[in-house]
Amino acid sequence: MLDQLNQLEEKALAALEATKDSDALAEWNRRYLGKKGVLTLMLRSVGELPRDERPAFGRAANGVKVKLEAAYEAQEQALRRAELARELEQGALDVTLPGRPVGPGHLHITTQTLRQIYAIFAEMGFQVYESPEIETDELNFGLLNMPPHHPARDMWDTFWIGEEALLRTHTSPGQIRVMRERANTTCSDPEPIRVILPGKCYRYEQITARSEHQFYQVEGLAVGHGITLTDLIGALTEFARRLYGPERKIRIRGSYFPFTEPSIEADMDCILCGGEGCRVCKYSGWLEIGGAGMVHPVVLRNGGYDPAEWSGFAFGLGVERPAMLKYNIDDIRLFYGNDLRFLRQF
Ligand code: FA5
Repeated sequence: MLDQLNQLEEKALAALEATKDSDALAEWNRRYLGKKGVLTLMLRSVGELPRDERPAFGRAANGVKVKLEAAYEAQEQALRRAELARELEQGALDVTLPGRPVGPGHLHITTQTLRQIYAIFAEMGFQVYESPEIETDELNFGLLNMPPHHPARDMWDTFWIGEEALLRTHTSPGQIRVMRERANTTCSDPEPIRVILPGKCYRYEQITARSEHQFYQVEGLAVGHGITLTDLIGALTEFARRLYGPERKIRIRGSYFPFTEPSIEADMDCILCGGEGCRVCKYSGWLEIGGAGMVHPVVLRNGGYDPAEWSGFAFGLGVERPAMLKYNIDDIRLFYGNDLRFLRQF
């Protein structure tokens, strides 16, 4: 059997050297390495050998396979080079032809959605405030009313950079940054706040059709005198109606976030079935918009605002998930897969 293998190797290499064009090369590949090729059949017949001869034969046959594959690639390149040289000699290859044109491109679907969200909130008086993607443990958790070992930290699995710094799991730490900035102005009193905080967030979690390990959020924060839950519900209702159509209805459910009290989850009636129940809303009639609530007194105080005088609301919206709903996209992984066939559709 080993002799047969050696003969096969010699014969195959000689035949390979004799190939003169890509057709002959493909034929060689089919004959020796293809599914029904000589070597493949020989490898399959290993079971017919006496048990003690099988390992040595298997090793040798795999060695021949590796050699033949490498020789095939080398020959393929040599033939391609020869073909190019021939074309150059005959002047058939015009090296002065211009390359493929690069089109002007357009905004990514996430950027388009972000801009729609900015425009909606701008009309309600919200400024855009940017805060960093790399945060401290204190800002991402501690000052948001989640001291070390607080069980609510488990809701946000984190990418750590050393002991103290991390990739933010949500845009909420920006609440503290903007409050501290506006509380410490040259005027003696803190300023009222109405901002949205857009940006990328990171979570160490399983990637699925609905969850990425990096995604965008838009945080909203309003702090003032006499701000109530009704203002929050009004802002979210307005947002849903502007993005998805004036007939949208909003549903509020009680929820829990350590940095808001009370905390709510806002849903809107399903844009596809109008609340009848379908695959997109999992037959519930409702779709999640995001988490929200009244800013917790501890968070207001951490931001430099006295909760006896000030109140505020905050919300956190996804960006890709609303875009998925709006454009009927069924897999979040498409957003950052860099496939132009997908991106050109928007
Ligand atoms: C939060 O992140 C809170 N910080 C929101 C908040 C802000 C509550 C202010 C109260 C006050 P949550 O983990 O539910 O909450 O995320 C908010 C939104 O981010 C989700 O509704 C969803 O649209 C989006 N999101 C969360 N995780 C992912 C993910 N892995 N992939 C894509 N989108 C995600």
